[in-house]
Amino acid sequence: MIIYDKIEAQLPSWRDRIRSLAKEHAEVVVDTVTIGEIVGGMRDIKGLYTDISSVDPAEGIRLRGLTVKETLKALPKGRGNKIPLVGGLYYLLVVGDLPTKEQALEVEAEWAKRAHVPAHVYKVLRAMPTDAHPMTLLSQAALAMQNESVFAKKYHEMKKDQYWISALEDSLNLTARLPLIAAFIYRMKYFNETKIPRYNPKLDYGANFARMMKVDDKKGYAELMRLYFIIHSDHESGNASAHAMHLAGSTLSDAYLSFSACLNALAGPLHGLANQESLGWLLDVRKNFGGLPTRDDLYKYAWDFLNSGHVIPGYGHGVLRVIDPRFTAQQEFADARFPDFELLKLAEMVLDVVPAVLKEQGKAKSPAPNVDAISGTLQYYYGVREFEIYTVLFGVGRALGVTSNYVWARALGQPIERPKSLTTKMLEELAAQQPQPQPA
Ligand code: CMX
Repeated sequence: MIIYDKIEAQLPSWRDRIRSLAKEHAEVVVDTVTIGEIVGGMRDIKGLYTDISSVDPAEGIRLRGLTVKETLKALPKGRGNKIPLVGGLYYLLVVGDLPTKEQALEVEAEWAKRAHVPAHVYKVLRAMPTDAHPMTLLSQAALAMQNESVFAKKYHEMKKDQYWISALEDSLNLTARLPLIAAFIYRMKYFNETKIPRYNPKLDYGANFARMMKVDDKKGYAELMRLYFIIHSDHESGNASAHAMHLAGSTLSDAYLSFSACLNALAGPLHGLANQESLGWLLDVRKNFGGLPTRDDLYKYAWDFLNSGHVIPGYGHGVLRVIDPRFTAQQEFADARFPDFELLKLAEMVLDVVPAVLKEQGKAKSPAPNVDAISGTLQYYYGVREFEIYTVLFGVGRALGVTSNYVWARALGQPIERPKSLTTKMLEELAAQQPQPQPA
């Protein structure tokens, strides 16, 4: 299989580079850690490495060195499509090079071959309480598939430098199955259906997903979902969902167990759940004003909301300090297709007003929108209005990035993660040893 061959060929040089860093340059100081960083959620501490993607605060994500715009331009597209094939994105993330169209289609074909969900997974999902959140169901489904992990089965017979092969095998199976599972959760939970259409090998990942979701405008929705999966795939490895996957994987938990950990972190309102929260917030605004508010009304509404002690979902970021290019990619997609959609106009009015309010409040380090501020609006346009499903869609996309990281972490023998913690007293003692500021 092409992905195996391409990774295998690169491994000797990557392993040499890591070995050299670990042995010859182990004492090189990268950064110093402050008490502020320790008590502030480790923000900005450089403590991980990955070559799959990186985030520049002033620019946004680069996937294997490419910005969102460059990625969307450079990846191969299916016939008649404006948005690239998701298979090509996966090739780019896992292999590290831009694929040809044939290589992108080879990944698509690999997914089609593997897109079978074991019957017991659907049974588990059907047995769950009807009020279980879709993210709970998705995480449950990932766990239910763990019995099939090739990595777990072969663990005792594999040598360490072979781990990545089984990790890749599990990752391909997992990513192939996720669209079916996500669509099944949607159709089961909101339409009481117990079956979804089979994966059609003649269609790509995005088109299959649109078909399985049974969205009316399948062609438009397939384009949206290609874009959606691509831009949600990765955001370097320090974000909560990617880091949860990385941490669990570092104990040699297989891809299914590790991905469940990833989803459990993604399901929090400060992370992936912000996409459902954000759409809910827009709908509340619309309901409150019986339609689009005036700019002044929205300004006051946002201030009242902040004063009630809540965060405005979809705004702010742990690393980014500019408008998230993933936001812009979605905005441009919507502006080109349905500029007059009322919720889009509202989302754009919020873009105009909320950053100013957050700036005036002066707390958030970034007042700009992130990926979640608009993604629900696009789903809503295509008729996917049950917004608790939105984070599940994020999860399907995020799997592409975190499994790529997972494969490479095993290929490079990344060790079990174990940062050191200190007690509050230790920190206070360290602080007391510093020169105290003198009164003026
Ligand atoms: N609305 C109100 N207050 C906000 C805010 C927002 N959108 N964003 C940040 N703040 C507040 C923080 O709550 C914090 O307040 P306290 O000092 O009272 O604790 C203060 O501003 C400083 O926070 P920060 O350093 O700017 O941001 P963090 O790195 O701590 O947190 C994030 C980042 C994303 C959790 C935060 O901006 C937030 O809560 N945003 C809203 C939720 C959201 O959109 N999350 C999705 C992020 C993208 C993703 O992961 O999918």
